[in-house]
Amino acid sequence: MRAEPQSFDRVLSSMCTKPHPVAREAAMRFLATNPGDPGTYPSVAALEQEAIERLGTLAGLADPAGYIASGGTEANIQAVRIARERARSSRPNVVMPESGHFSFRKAADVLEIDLRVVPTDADRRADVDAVRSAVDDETALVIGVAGTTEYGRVDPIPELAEIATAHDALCHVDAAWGGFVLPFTEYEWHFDHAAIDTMTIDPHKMGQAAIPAGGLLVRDAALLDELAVDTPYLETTSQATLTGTRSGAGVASTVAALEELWPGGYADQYERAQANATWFAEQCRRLGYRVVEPTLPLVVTDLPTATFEGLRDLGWRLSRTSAGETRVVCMPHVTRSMLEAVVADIKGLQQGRKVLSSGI
Ligand code: 0PR
Repeated sequence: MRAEPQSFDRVLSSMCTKPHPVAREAAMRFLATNPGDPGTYPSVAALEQEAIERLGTLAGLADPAGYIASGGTEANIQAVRIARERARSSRPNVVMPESGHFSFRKAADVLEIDLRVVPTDADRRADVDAVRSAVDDETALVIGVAGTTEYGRVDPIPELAEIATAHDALCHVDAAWGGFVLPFTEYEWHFDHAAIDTMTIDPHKMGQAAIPAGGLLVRDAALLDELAVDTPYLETTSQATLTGTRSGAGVASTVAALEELWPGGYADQYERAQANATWFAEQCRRLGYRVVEPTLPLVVTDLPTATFEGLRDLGWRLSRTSAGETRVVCMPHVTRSMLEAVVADIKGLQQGRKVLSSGI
């Protein structure tokens, strides 16, 4: 096979990144292990426990339970599934801000629950009053996002958790992307800040682990029991994951990355990424574009469609929000010199357009 994977040199749209060298090495070493069968592969099973312990430390949970999932989608589906199993209603609903990731739509579809999507406020965070009006006695779960996919916003998690508690519902925080940067901010987002029950926190995003490594954390191991099915012919008697056979690469690379980078390496990564986002936002403003303030390392700006397409043609991997704005995710592989090159290309495209229009 002669194909090569793409390089990260022009990737500005991904929420994944180059795995850290120690994570890459660990992933390769554990490639042929299957944590789905802990009776046969005990060493990777022990590593998975260590991964959960370490993720618990990031997320303010002293005695964590959970597992390394295939990604944020699986972790979110499982969180909804736990809530559905816990629900007393036979027609449970889940309340989520419109900024919630589309994986919850998959969850609603697969699990046949009613997903109530409520508006966000002027700063694109969950509107607490709208959530309060949407919950009722049949609400099984209130979802908050700590680091939204499109704008990097952090919902008011303590308020959302209070609403959930008042209605006897569970509270899930989706920190799939934000979980590895939020410990270095002032936000209240984790188990020690609010009465939350479950969390998605993905090592294969800001954690610099290899794909596939999503994280599902639960406050109490009993919540995981809601997911357990009997596994009669395996040495272990039950399984809580959605997938059966799964890669040990994600598990091993999670432990390796956390061992190497928590906390100092991740703190440096956050500082660099946030400084890059602030710098890029300022450059876009100076070029005359509207910018959504990057409260986490993710910049949204309203480049004209022609400029966006011009950048794509130049090889930049960029994506758009559902409102059509350009979105740049300042992942660890996104360096200042990459951003300088994009700014130069944006200027070039602006001038090109001027030349074009003066020629008419
Ligand atoms: N929750 C949040 C807040 C997310 O941003 C994402 C993914 C998920 C859950 C789902 O995670 P998995 O994709 O691991 O299942 N957000 C990005 C998205 O769907 C993921 C992404 C990753 C996009 C790499 C592009 C890319 O190159 O847009």
